[in-house]
Amino acid sequence: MAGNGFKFMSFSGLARIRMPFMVFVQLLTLATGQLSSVCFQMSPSPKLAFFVDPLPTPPSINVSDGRNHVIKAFKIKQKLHRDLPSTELYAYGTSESTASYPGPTLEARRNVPSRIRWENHIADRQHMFPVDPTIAWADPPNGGVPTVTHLHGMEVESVYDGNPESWFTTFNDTGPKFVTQDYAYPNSLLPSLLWYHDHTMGITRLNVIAGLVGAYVVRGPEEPPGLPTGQQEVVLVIQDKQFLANGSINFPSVGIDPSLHPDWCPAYFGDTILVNGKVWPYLQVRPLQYRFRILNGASERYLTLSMSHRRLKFLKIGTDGGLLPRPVLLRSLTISPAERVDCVIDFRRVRPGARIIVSNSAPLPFPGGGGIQSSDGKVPVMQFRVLESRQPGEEPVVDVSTVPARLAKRPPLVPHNASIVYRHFTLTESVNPVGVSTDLMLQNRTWEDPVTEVSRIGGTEIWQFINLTPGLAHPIHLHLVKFVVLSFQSIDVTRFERGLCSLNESFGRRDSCFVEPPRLPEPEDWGWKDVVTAWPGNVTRILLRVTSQSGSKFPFDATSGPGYLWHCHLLSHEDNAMMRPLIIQR
Ligand SMILES: *[C@@H]1O[C@H](CO)[C@@H](O)[C@H](O)[C@H]1NC(C)=O
Ligand SMILES: *[C@@H]1O[C@H](CO)[C@@H](O)[C@H](O)[C@H]1NC(C)=O
Ligand SMILES: *[C@@H]1O[C@H](CO)[C@@H](O)[C@H](O)[C@H]1NC(C)=O
Ligand SMILES: *[C@@H]1O[C@H](CO)[C@@H](O)[C@H](O)[C@H]1NC(C)=O
Ligand SMILES: *[C@@H]1O[C@H](CO)[C@@H](O)[C@H](O)[C@H]1NC(C)=O
Ligand SMILES: *[C@@H]1O[C@H](CO)[C@@H](O)[C@H](O)[C@H]1NC(C)=O
Ligand SMILES: *[C@@H]1O[C@H](CO)[C@@H](O)[C@H](O)[C@H]1NC(C)=O
Ligand SMILES: [Cu+2]
Repeated sequence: MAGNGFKFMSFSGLARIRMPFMVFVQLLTLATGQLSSVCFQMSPSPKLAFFVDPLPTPPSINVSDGRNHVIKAFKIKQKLHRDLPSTELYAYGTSESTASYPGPTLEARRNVPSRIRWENHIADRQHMFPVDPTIAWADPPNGGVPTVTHLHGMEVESVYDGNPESWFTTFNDTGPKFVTQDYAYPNSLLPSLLWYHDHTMGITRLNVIAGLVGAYVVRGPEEPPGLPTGQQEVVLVIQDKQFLANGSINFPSVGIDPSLHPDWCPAYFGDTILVNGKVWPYLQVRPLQYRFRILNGASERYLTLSMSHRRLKFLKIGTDGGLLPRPVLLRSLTISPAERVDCVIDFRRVRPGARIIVSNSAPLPFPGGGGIQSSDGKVPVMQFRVLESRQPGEEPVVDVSTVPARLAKRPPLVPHNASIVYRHFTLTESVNPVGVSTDLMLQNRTWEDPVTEVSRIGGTEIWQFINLTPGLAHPIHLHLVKFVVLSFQSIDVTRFERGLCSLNESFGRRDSCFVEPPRLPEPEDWGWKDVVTAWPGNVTRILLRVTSQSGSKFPFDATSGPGYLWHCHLLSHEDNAMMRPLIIQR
């Protein structure tokens, strides 16, 4: 315990006195008026001890074995903590008895197609959480819980993309854009961690918080040999939830402004953190290098992860779209909702027997909120317990893994082509007379407004997100294409909103809205991305090609079917109404 004992003591103290939630709500309330709403005043979860359950490993399924697979959504009960009664969840699996939260980890091989039939066996006539009827949602005529699965990060024909209007229920209702439940994925991407989750119109937040998430790994020879694998490679799916005494998920039943939206809240922040479906689990590790493939699957919570041992750092090796050009050693990792981080931790650097706490220090809301849940600004996520290198009766373990200094090519995207299409989008919120956010929009449009993003196959585009919501970052996700982050640049929001300056004038000119030169992304963000944080008060620029990630043609017709979309990946924003169609044309 020595070395990290202090932090551990402060966490166990926290567990006993259970300080966090009300203090935390008061801090939030001071920070922003709207967080005093019922949305953020849920009763705290029952007392739960830290680090008493081992980290689960969801079942794994090889979907590149040439067979047709069926993944079904069920209502299940699952133990999420030793001291919590079983929780009702919606979850994916191949059968009702094996369905789990998170769902099975699907393993695919690059360029070997996988075929999955997605089925819905959730027989509830009503959703387990209140559905807000004032926001555009699936609303099946015969009731039930509509579902449609999006494989986040996959490049695929739009009929298989899980369009929000392609939902279906177990009672045979289907959405207006439903075509099929039998999806085929080409797996033409670089090796990377993807994830599948529900994407149903207007209730994505409800279905994802209820448990409809799972990991999807694409593997291939593009990854250098030697990276930690087998027992030394672990997928971590992180989400937050809050619970009632009977184990049910505590979800607010009154919206932020009930006169406008009876049940919609602009965020869901739970007071417990789950990793692979357990609250605050621990993982026993050998004194070896481990590769952690981390998904922030939370609805709204950003993560800034750090470890309680000074000698341990995260060696970041990959992002959403695969490996980075070079590994980058970091003390902390900030991960937006829906973002993935691939990293290696070297447990040979600590004494056998060490216990290491991974904690989160991201402010909430991110990045401008004052919401912290403990006196030292950190809340636990999980614990690593380092074992002796030799277990009784076993041969000593030798680490054969290596992390090469060069991992991958830098994405070959450079903005030199004169025919680049530029797009600008404001990110805004509607605020009611008492100052609470009641709707969020991209370029002042909703999902139903006419299509404005029509991209040509083979084209190169620069998208610029002008975030005008004070203190609030939005993780923007594009379906179909991967992109690179070009730059961030602060603007004078007040002058911009009054039309007193222009974004077409570069920094230094009298009429420019920019208050600084563009800032380039750090080397840890030099990889392929499918989610980017649009920082408040900034223009955030990304560069994309309307091609397969490899740069060649899509191995399917991207112009057919119901089309694609792009949206904020804060799920409460995406549901209302920060989501827009994206159509591809020849
Ligand atoms: C999946 O199955 C295919 C075909 O049988 C095989 O080549 C591949 O190695 C398997 N992948 C894994 C991860 O087991
Ligand atoms: C749904 O359709 C299938 C096939 O047509 C049918 O067998 C089943 O009974 C229907 N279910 C309901 C609830 O109507
Ligand atoms: C759990 O408790 C809540 C509040 O008391 C109640 O509404 C709900 O029906 C209970 N759920 C179950 C599964 O018992
Ligand atoms: C946004 O759109 C609404 C109506 O569609 C309009 O009244 C309003 O002025 C627009 N706001 C901005 C900033 O363009
Ligand atoms: C520029 O992009 C267009 C398509 O947007 C392409 O046809 C053209 O070949 C590109 N030119 C260069 C020099 O890359
Ligand atoms: C100027 O900037 C606005 C966004 O503020 C954009 O809509 C417009 O297309 C730009 N015009 C040019 C010529 O780049
Ligand atoms: C732009 O974003 C950065 C963080 O990336 C932040 O430090 C800065 O304050 C933001 N600019 C404005 C004007 O808010
Ligand atoms: Cu948003």
